[in-house]
Amino acid sequence: MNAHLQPLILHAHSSGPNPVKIAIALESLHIPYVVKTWDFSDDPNTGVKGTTFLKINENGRVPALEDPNTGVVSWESGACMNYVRRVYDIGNAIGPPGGSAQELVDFDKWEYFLLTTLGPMTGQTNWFTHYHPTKNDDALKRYQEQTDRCYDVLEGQLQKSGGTSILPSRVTAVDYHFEPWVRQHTFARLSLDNYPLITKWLGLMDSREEVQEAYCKIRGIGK
Ligand SMILES: N[C@@H](CCC(=O)N[C@@H](CS)C(=O)NCC(=O)O)C(=O)O
Repeated sequence: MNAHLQPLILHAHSSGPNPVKIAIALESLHIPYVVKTWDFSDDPNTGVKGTTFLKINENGRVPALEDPNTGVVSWESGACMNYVRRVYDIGNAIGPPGGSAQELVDFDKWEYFLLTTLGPMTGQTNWFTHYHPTKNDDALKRYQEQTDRCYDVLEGQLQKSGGTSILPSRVTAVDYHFEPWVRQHTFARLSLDNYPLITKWLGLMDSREEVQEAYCKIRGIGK
């Protein structure tokens, strides 16, 4: 099927973590795609807050995913991931590993935990570490502690697989959601020293071909 597909268009930023998740999923499923890179300005032609991009995503953020094969446009990494899974993961290679009610909920809860909690807390840590115009130690401490708390929760979950995947039986789209955010621990100036299983998991994820290919494409590096 994939040979007859027109490439999907993944709207991305060269370093933001959310678009990479979708690139990893597309790589994993061997779905052809091209990356269109935007900056974070309001330039009408190049920025996510500019008129051209706002017609694709009125929220002015990446990722957005255009599928010329279906005419569907999605944005928000959770919605993009679910679209890719529904339409292209026919064999359930990256979805919930089992079909029981509990296994379906387990997939959702870890995906939502990243989207609503670990990702945003890391993002706020980054903001108060690097970008906030005035020093705000209270806010920074709050978000650092909350991100560490998320690491505690993730470390506990990884005990179930010995650090090989977030859901116990195999790597799924849940791992793809987490990888770019956990990778950001260095930029967020957070240590993984107390998290041996997260460290192991991140190393395994980063050695996977779909992860390496995705980063090369998002960063515009040919292989
Ligand atoms: N909750 C959204 C967030 C998307 C998002 O925040 N993307 C960042 C890049 S990783 C962005 O576009 N930032 C632009 C800005 O802050 O103006 C998702 O999961 O896709």
